Amino acid sequence: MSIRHVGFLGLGLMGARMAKNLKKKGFEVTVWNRTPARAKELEADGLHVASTPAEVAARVDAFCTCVADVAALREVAMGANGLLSAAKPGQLFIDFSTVSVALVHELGAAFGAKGVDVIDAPVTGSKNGAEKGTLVIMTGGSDAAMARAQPVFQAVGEKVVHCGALGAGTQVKLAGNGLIAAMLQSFSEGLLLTTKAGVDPRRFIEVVQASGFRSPYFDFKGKALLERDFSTHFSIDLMHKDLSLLIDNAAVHKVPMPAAAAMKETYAVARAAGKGEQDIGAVVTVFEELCGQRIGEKAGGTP
Ligand code: NA7
Repeated sequence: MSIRHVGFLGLGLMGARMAKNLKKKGFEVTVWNRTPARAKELEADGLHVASTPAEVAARVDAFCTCVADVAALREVAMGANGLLSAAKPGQLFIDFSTVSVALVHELGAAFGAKGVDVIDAPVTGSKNGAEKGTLVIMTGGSDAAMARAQPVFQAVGEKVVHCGALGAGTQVKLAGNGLIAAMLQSFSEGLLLTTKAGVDPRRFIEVVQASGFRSPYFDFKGKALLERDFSTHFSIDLMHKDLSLLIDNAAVHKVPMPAAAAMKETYAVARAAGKGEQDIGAVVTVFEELCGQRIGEKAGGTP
């Protein structure tokens, strides 16, 4: 059965933009969000609004979720008036959230028993990628489900990496976010140190970007940090959640994660400082405050 009518649940920074892109690409789209005002805003773009997740499942060919965490997805999928209560054989469930591999398997069993195929499809690319429809999507699920999901993926992303069986997309996503946290932290520390030592941090960026360890991410975050633009693309709270999921997942496989553990506690410090809803770029502000030095500003302290 081809997919014509798509449900989208979870209209945060990522989900609202992805739902709009589905509509733009010609799907009929019905949305639901815990805070109804966020769903209501999309009516002007021609998306329909449902009052419960079950109501979405009753209307659509496929439903997609992009909610904050394990508790949120469990509630939307399997809580009272959740998707499961109205799911029908032949539907497809694509989860774009980043949650635990264990929950993905639980959903696969519960929805599979109702004849609904599940794909875990976490994404990378943050707010800008969601806006432009250029997300990278990493997936886990059956080949048949993947083939059916392609038009949905093409509407929200530019690259799909099929990682394997159900749960494989999530496994890769968690490993990737450990890498992002470590890259950003070392980069921020370098910017702060060069500044405080009286060296222009732009020279640090110039050398990094001329080297074998260059990355477009350092252009993007370097500009934001130097301009002190901490508008949220991906929140500190959500990265802390992902690092926790990564470490728990690694423990299941008896794989030590010392770098991720250090990053998790670094993010815990930023959350304790009341910065949880800010962008991950703002983690360094905690260190700036400790050092009495802002990145890119004239060195004030003595070494
Ligand atoms: P946001 O912008 O924090 O949005 C989170 C969404 O999750 C938002 O729609 C929330 O609804 C929803 N949410 C949070 N808790 C619940 C519960 N308990 N029940 C139902 N819905 C809930 O996150 P992003 O868009 O940046 O990221 C979404 C996912 O993609 C996340 O897993 C990332 O790690 C990757 P609200 O509007 O607050 O009512």
